[in-house]
Amino acid sequence: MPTIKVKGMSCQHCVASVTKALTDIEGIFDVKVDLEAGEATYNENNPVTMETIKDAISRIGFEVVS
Ligand SMILES: [Cu+2]
Repeated sequence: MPTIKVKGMSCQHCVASVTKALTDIEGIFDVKVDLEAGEATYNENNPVTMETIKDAISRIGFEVVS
């Protein structure tokens, strides 16, 4: 189950936005976002590149950090 660090989340609205952005990616499901930790975990049923993840997150104004 991949885990990514997401920079810039400050409230539950951010959590909801990030959750939706990830869930909307084809192949990704079971997204969980931890506001305190600034992390998101997800499952994928076909391989999704980190580039796709980063694009989806930056499009909504947050940043994936490694
Ligand atoms: Cu927020």
